[in-house]
Amino acid sequence: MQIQIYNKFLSGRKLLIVLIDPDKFDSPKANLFFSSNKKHIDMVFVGGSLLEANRTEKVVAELKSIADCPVVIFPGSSMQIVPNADAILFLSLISGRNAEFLIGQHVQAAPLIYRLGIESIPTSYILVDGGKTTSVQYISQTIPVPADKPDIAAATALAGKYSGHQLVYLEAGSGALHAVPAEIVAEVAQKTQLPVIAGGGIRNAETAEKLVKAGAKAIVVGTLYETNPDEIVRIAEKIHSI
Ligand code: 1GP
Repeated sequence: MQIQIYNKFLSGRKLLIVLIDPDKFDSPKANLFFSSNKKHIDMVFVGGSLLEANRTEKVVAELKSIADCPVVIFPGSSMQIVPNADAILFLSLISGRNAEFLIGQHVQAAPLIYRLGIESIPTSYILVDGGKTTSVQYISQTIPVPADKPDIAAATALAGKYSGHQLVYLEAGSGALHAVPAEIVAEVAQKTQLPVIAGGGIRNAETAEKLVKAGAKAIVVGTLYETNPDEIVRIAEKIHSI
């Protein structure tokens, strides 16, 4: 089993991950951003709710040539698995009860992952209410964990750990009004002792710092890449110093 990418989640460094949606990918913009900021970015996730493999593969290829870090698939469906990525998050949407995102897509994806030999990281994907209905909630037709219920989030994450998952991704959803609360991050990190990724609704370095201090190993930003890339650099400087 390959574990090169997973090992990055076990190192002492806190990780700043930029999520790129291939549908919105703009090559000159990405070149500009990564040429001046690559030292701040630890990993790139590529994914979105509505994508197809052809486009994803092209975007992964380009990102690999311009960003000096691993490019990992954060799939919205089994159609987004492409051969040139460094790894794939094998996500189980365990905050939901939709069998399609608990096992259906996985059965379709597994033979391809096997054939490609790509590193696959078993990940508990837990949606947490971020103050509005996000694409991931709508597309998956699932309801998130309430933001004031750290005990439910921790119980869910522990169930994921006992099922063999190696990472926990706490997701408020892209464009969320509020990031995942620090109390939830703290409870999940402490109970599971697994690396925790927090994403969705993170708009400034102060929020990122709070989440990392609560126990998040990695911070994911997507919207900021589109709206305020300078703040991504501030987040990097902040979390890399913790
Ligand atoms: C990654 O979905 C998020 O987990 C990205 O969210 O677009 O709100 O940064 P934002």
